[in-house]
Amino acid sequence: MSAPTLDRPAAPDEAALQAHFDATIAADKRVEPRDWMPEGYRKGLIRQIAQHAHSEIIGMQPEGDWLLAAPSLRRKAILLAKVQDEAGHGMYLYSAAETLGADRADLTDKLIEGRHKYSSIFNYPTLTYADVGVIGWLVDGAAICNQVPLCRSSYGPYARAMIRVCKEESFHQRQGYELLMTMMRGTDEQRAMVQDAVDRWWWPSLMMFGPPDDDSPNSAQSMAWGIKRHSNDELRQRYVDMSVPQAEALGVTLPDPELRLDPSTGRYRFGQIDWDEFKRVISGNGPANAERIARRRAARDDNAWVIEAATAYAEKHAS
Ligand code: FAQ
Repeated sequence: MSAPTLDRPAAPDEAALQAHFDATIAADKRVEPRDWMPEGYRKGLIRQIAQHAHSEIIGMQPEGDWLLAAPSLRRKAILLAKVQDEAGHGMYLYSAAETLGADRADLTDKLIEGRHKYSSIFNYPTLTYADVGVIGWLVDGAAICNQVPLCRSSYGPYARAMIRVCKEESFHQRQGYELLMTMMRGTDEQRAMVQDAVDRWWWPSLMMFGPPDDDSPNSAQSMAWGIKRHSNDELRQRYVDMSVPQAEALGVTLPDPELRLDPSTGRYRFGQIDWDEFKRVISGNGPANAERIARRRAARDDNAWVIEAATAYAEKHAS
């Protein structure tokens, strides 16, 4: 501790602050924005939360492409609500990143300039309306599996944002599954569309959980700090175990000849993920990366006047 002065108590030194932070993590309490935190913790959180926020915002595009072509007013209303929810998730997450000192406009610039990642899954095109159902079932299903444990993340604003996000993701998954159930009760052509969409989205959905544990540079520290609660492979396995019975109930096959129940563990074994494809996609060379970023760039540039107008209005009222 530094020496106290007459009028001010001593500021705790870094070792005492670190000890307090370590004790907070060890006791499984939440770290709040006003608390001291190690620089690595702050940077690691901004990295993950920003990537997560970008994913929600870019993730509006694949389904947004079907808003005008939704087959009925009911389907359009459901899809519109879902896509708007994803925008809301992005906003909560950018706000959580701002509590760590990040600047939202700067985070958006980093996304557009390719300096920040976003989820690999949103770099695949939505070719038919069945893709909307499969995104709800598989992509939102994977998101729930990954994000429910984040409701207990050690950083308070992130954990609290995740509670609401997960509630909304549950609705998203159900609407997707219900859409697919309806199509499976329809014509042969509709059933074929669903199967084709499952064939295209299954493997990319497994990649959402990130690289294998022995190739995941951030996991060890992130788990030690309680940011992540489970490893990438653990959550991926949980997702496979959850999805196989759902696929059976739906009447579709998952495109993996090696998928089978291991009676000794009660868990499903699955085939090798194409990690070269994953690396290509996260380095910007997936089927739709260029299109996704171009659209995000256009949205930022075309709508800049709204931010300028709102800022000018706020300044006028403040003065
Ligand atoms: N795609 O060391 P790790 C949604 C990067 S939201 C792209 O294992 P970490 C809702 C990773 O950032 C979906 N990049 O990293 C929705 C790192 O790069 P860096 C998003 C990936 O952080 C539904 C490098 O690889 N969800 O779907 C991916 O410990 C429908 C090494 O990886 C979240 O963001 C990937 N799949 O674990 C919206 C959840 N995986 O930064 C619309 C929160 C890894 O070192 C429609 N995030 N990378 O250069 C997390 O749980 C974690 O960040 C992981 C990655 C598990 C994604």
